[in-house]
Amino acid sequence: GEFGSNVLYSIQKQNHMKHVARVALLETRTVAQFGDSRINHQLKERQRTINSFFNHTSIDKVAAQPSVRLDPATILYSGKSPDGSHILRSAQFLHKELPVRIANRIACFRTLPFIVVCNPTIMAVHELYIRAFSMLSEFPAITDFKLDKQYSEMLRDLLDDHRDEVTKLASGFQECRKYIKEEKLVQQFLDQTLTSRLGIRMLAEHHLALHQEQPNHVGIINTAMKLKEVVDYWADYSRQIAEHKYGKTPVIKCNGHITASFPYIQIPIDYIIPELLKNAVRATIESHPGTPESSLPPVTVTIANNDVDFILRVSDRGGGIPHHLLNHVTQYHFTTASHSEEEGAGVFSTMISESNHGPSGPMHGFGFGLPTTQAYAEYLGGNLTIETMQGIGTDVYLRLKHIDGKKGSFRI
Ligand code: ADP
Ligand code: K
Ligand code: MG
Repeated sequence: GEFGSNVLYSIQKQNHMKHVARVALLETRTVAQFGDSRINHQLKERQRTINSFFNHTSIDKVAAQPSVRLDPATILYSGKSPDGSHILRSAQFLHKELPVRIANRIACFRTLPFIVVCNPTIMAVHELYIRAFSMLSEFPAITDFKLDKQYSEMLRDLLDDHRDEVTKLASGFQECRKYIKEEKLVQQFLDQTLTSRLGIRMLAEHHLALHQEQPNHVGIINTAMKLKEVVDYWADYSRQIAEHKYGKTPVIKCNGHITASFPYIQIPIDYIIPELLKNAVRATIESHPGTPESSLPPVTVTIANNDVDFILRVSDRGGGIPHHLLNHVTQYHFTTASHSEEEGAGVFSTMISESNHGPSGPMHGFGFGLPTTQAYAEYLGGNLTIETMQGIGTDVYLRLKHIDGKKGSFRI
């Protein structure tokens, strides 16, 4: 009867549900055991990150060890040993030093308010650091060239994995800085993270570069860097992206000590120079709407070189920085570019990558150019000052100490 078939239906349904549950259980097991190891890996990483936020004795222990900062002049004059033992020594130095520096970065993440740490993009960067820490600290002692080769390959991979980190930090903090009452906290965290990251990358790149024979180079140090050539390279680059964006671009002139040549590390100035030039070019174009290319006032770069430091002045006639904005332009995320203006695949997708001669991102839009440049300049024992004539134009002065200068240098 009707009752019987109802019971039957209900039993069938129960069995069906049991079956579904069993399949689901099986599927979970399969995923866990053999399945998508990447998802699995990500989950594990996340768990590790969260654990490390609360429980951090091993990382703290390493962070408490002293960090040794390298003097570029010592690198420059230390020379190579024909048996390659300088390469092994370099690997052994990094093997000890990098975990300490990474552990300090992780400790710094933990000073952030929890609501910031929980931002998925910030968490992804935090995870990258924890992963780097375990890879670097678990690597065996480097006693021969075979191990050095493996170590160097790992360094190369880590450098690549961390390439978009600044973009991620920029977008992560943009999402969550509204929760942070103290503005200074963001500025301090980013200054510290970005400059320390620069140092770590320079150390790693230096070790990798020691394996190659490049004329005029000791590792990452270019022993006869012609500053004007570096300026010209990035001037072409900045003009090209302006041409692409606005259909016109001012001339960039270079004067002063244009034949100056001295030892220096190009990695940081390959970031700084294009940022300053892009700002000057953009201001020139945007403050002269409707002006044909041939009538745009030029951007002028003046080089001054002496036995203590070298100075770069970027002068533009781009209308200057209004009084009420002057205190804001060196803050992270402050920009007068409207994001909707940015074309292409997302605002943060094309930003800064500090590969040696890599593209330095779009014209503007992240508000990271000046603050990062200022933080780098100070890390390098120099400074960045802005002199603006509101209504006319701006002069930006970049002063950097020589690495073999009379008054000492910075340490990496
Ligand atoms: P972004 O270029 O992404 O906006 P920056 O930190 O490089 O970020 O610059 C911040 C802001 O400072 C710019 O949006 C612009 O308003 C102002 N600025 C920077 N350089 C100049 C300059 N040379 N002339 C006029 N304004 C400038
Ligand atoms: K800014
Ligand atoms: Mg800029």
